[in-house]
Amino acid sequence: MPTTVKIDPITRIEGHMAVELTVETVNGVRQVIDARCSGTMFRGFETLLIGRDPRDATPYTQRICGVCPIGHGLASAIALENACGIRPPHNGRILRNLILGTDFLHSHILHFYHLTILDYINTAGLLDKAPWSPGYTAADMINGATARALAEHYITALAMRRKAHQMGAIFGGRMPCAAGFVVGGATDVATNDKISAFRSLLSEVRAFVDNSLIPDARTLCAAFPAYFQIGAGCGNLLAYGGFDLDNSGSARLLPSGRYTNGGFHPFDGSYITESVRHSWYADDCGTLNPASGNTLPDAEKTGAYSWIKSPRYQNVVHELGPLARMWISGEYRRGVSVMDRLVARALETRKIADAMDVWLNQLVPGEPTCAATTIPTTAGGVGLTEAPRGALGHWIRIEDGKIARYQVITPTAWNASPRDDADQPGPIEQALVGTPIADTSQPIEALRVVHSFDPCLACSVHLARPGQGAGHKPVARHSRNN
Ligand code: NFE
Repeated sequence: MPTTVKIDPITRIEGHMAVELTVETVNGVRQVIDARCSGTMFRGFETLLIGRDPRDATPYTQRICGVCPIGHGLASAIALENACGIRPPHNGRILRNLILGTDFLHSHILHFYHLTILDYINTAGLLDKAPWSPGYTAADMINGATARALAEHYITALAMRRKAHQMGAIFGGRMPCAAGFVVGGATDVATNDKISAFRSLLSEVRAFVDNSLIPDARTLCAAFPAYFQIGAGCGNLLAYGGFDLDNSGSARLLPSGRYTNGGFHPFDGSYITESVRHSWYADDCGTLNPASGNTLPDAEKTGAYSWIKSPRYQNVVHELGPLARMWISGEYRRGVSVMDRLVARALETRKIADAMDVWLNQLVPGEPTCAATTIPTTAGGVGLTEAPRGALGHWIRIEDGKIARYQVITPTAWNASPRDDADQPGPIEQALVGTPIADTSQPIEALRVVHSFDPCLACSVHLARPGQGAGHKPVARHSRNN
């Protein structure tokens, strides 16, 4: 007899997400046989940008999310540069890489230590007060000296995230939501003092990544080998590419590409569409490429269960994120699972930190960082890049010198998407199917699957309007803090 299990809200993510699981015993194992992911708040940044100066998009869209503001700032700047036909100068490109890199370091460390390891360690006697407790517990959790060491690294990781933000502020003016990103490049100028201050902090964060993050990810792998077989999902992987290595945009640290139905293929953004069949948006919003997409909320829509739309590539479900990027680049191809996502993310952290050290050496102190810009009266632009959680795209349409249309598709919109026009479940929905659930009152196994994707619902659904009918969609709540 199937049981319905709801986790609402999912905690230790950014934003507001719920999952509904159908659990049944199959071949003697109680497991998830169906799952639905719901983004429970309305996303509205696209609508509030309409009619504004196109340059407003860069500071405004950084406010979509405090975890990955730099990805949004960069995507919007690239979209405008695409519309204007310009590129940043050498130093501007490198400063943007460095600021984006600091956000990856901060976010990947945040995910592993502050959002994930509490699914795997018994915190009794360690972090056993609010907000860490009460929480799910399970018989397989790590105890003793290993748990204590991980909990200590949890504390150290807070300082490392601060250092990453300090690095971002050196060249970005402030973090989160750097002020130093503009269409045409960056506003700061590289000086020897700033380069030296940045390198000093980077050395500390790199040492933490090498000596704690990567070994701790290996510790989880050794303690939870079953999770190399759990959470596979759709198996299709997609990356837009990010961190330009030259001023032509042809070489990138994180290459673009896709792995679809077992084969490698090039990526072409014109094949992206968003379905709204099961999303709280008017049917007029789908199934469109974001260059012509709309955001028309419809909170009463029959058959809908999420504020997230369903992005698809040629109507095929794809997973985005560090594992997808490391897979596309050929640096990690062990498999697709909960543990593979954690390992790939840790290895990518080191890859980006190492690249940042090289980029610092490439800065030429005092050289210009921003290209002159004239915003066209009528134009369209696309800004594709990578954010910590995966590929990120902004699409802008300018009419009469103002923003006439703006669309954002975040990595979590792909990963946490609901069913689409063909009723294909989204990546997390697919990854949850087959997950064994030992105790339906504490479905921690499902939480480990969801957390491996590092979802950010603030990015995917951004604006609450309490009391106006287009805000939180009430769902029966799971009583325990998970
Ligand atoms: Ni709000 Fe984001 C990242 C973006 S989430 S954290 O990374 O874009 O999908």
